[in-house]
Amino acid sequence: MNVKNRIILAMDLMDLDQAISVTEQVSDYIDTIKIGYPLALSQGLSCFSKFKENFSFNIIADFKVADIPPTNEKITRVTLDAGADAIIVHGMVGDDSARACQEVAENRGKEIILLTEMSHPGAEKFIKPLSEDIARMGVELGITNYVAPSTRLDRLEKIRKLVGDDSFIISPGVGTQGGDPKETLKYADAIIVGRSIYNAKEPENAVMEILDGIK
Ligand code: NUP
Repeated sequence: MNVKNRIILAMDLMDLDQAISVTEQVSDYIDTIKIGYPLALSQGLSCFSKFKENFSFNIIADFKVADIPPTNEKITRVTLDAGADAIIVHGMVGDDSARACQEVAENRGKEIILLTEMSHPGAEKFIKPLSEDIARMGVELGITNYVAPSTRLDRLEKIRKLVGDDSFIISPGVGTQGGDPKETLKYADAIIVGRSIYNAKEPENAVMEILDGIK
């Protein structure tokens, strides 16, 4: 995966025109956007093709797929066929479920991104104790893209060690959730930033500030 300026825009605005307008304001600096349930459920999966029509961006579908293998297969198929280039898949549901998504993506020359540990405080209770095993499982499956938290740098560093330097880690939790862009990029390949950009009065300035900070 190649991410311009190592910043992925998490576009969780729920109105498509507003989402496109904010994206336009930062499109000189960003070429990868993450679209999750807030926008996709409000506007439908056609929001992927609408973004593709307006921007030559990579689209990551943040659907945190977490079901039995046959259902994971269907979710991944419909998402990638609607225009997403990659899909985020939960690791905690096990290797058969992740593998189902991986096969669909491989058949289409697209990618899955395995979610190891989440960034919010509640993840400490159930997901954090499992995340190293999830990362090991991903390596065994040959998965090369991972999500790991910027809000717990010790955990991000640990997951980097487990998945190796050749894997690609994207890291949410920067900005509003408290993660620091520069520190995060010591271990992650790209940061995921949502509210600090799309809620800023001047989204372009918000991106430029992050860029200054990570120089
Ligand atoms: O562990 C995760 N934490 C997280 O915040 C996994 C995620 N996919 N996300 C997503 O990243 C979250 O759903 C949102 O789309 C984005 C972070 O947004 P913000 O906190 O920068 O606004």
